[in-house]
Amino acid sequence: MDRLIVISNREPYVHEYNGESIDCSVPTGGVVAAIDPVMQNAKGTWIAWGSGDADKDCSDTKGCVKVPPEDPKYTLRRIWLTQKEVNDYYLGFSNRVIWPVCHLFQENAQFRKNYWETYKSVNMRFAEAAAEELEKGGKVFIQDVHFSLVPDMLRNKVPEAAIALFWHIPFPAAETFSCIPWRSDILKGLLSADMIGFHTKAHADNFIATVCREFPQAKVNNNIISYNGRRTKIAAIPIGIDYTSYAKNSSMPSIIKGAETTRKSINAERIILGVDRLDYTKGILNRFLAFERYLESSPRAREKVSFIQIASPTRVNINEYREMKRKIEENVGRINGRFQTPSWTPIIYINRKVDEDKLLMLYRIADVAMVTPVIDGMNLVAKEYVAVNDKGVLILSEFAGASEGMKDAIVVNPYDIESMAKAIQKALKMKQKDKINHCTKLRKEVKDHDIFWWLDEFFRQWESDC
Ligand code: GDG
Repeated sequence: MDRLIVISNREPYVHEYNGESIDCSVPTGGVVAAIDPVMQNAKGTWIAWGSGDADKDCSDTKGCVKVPPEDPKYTLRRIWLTQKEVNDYYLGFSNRVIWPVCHLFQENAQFRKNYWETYKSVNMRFAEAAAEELEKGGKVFIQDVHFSLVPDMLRNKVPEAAIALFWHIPFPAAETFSCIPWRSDILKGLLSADMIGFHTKAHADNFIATVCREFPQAKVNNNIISYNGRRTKIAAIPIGIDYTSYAKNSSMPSIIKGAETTRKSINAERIILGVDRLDYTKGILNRFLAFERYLESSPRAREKVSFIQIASPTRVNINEYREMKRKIEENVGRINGRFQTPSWTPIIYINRKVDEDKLLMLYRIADVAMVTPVIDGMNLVAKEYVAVNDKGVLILSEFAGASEGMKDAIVVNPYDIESMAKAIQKALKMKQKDKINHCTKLRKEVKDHDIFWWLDEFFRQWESDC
């Protein structure tokens, strides 16, 4: 593979002060989880926002540091952003404009001009860094919605550059996306890429329809958009996980032992697990309401089934997130207050990031995983769970991109509380041989379409004639 230049907002390794010493951690989130194994196998540079308070002290004058720290494989080039830039470009434009609109939460969007102006200037900073990196050759693979303008900005600096972008979240219908006042610039920015990838065909089709609505002169042939003298390939390539690593790491004796100890410490016969960033798209409240309904309708499950929810903090400075957190926690308190006994907690709610080992242990001990976002580009948790657990049952939202491939899951409508409650019952009652069949099929799907398949397929389509 050519030298790879990846651009993403979140950096894969963050250096932070811990008293006098410096800790290096991997941040939570799907994009980093997916791309880091790819970069570890490719030579190159990953350009990202340097967000840790010790990042500067661990980087050279260009913001570069070799990572992973314990076994350096590639260069991380950090871009320094001011607090105002973080507020307006990241928390503002990316998370309060593009994120809510693409997830059909337009009512949460704040169309502020200062967000847009800063988004443009930050995109330019990343395009400049990528242009410098291109002097050493390579291809530029841009991650996600934070950088929709970079393809065009970079193309203006390096006209022959190989540039592609993967859009990690859903792409909504044309009428929905078009509520963004700056939609035309965003679409033009994206169309300077050679290729744009989405998780599903539905997202890719929505993108094409949005371009055609905005630019009636654009021509579309076989998923190639011709516009303004350029051709851009639009592809649906569902992202995967590093299946082999998950399967191997979760079988280490320390994880097996830790899982047994954790299992014994929970006073319940059966465990249901949810793992999410605490985001309004992830359907956490509806999931709890379904669990409440299940406990109502199945009195014998009380004191026997516990729900463990990891709700890792995210975007905590945004009002909509604070409000959602308040509502969820109010309901956890209410549901626990209603059913809890001195020896049993119905919902074990953990509002902290758990470390990787603990996460593997939880995946191992969960009889059922509920991955029920109200909408999600893909959802990696569904894939991680089946890679780790070979006898668990997966309940999966029909509105997660993952449901396209993982058809053998118990697929639910996350708005239908009653049927989700029934799905919990069905999952907990599933016979051993059906569980094995369920897991075998799901594991094969996740293994066959892992992160390396995704990258190979992305590059194959990028390199094949446009
Ligand atoms: C976007 C799209 C798409 C979560 N809590 C903890 C923790 N995690 C890890 C999970 C998983 C990742 O974070 C979350 O992955 P998702 O796929 O759910 O999602 P997003 O962050 O929303 O990412 C999504 C993804 O991009 C990739 O394209 O699938 O649709 O929205 O890896 O394990 N990890 C640890 N502790 C936690 O508490 N260690």
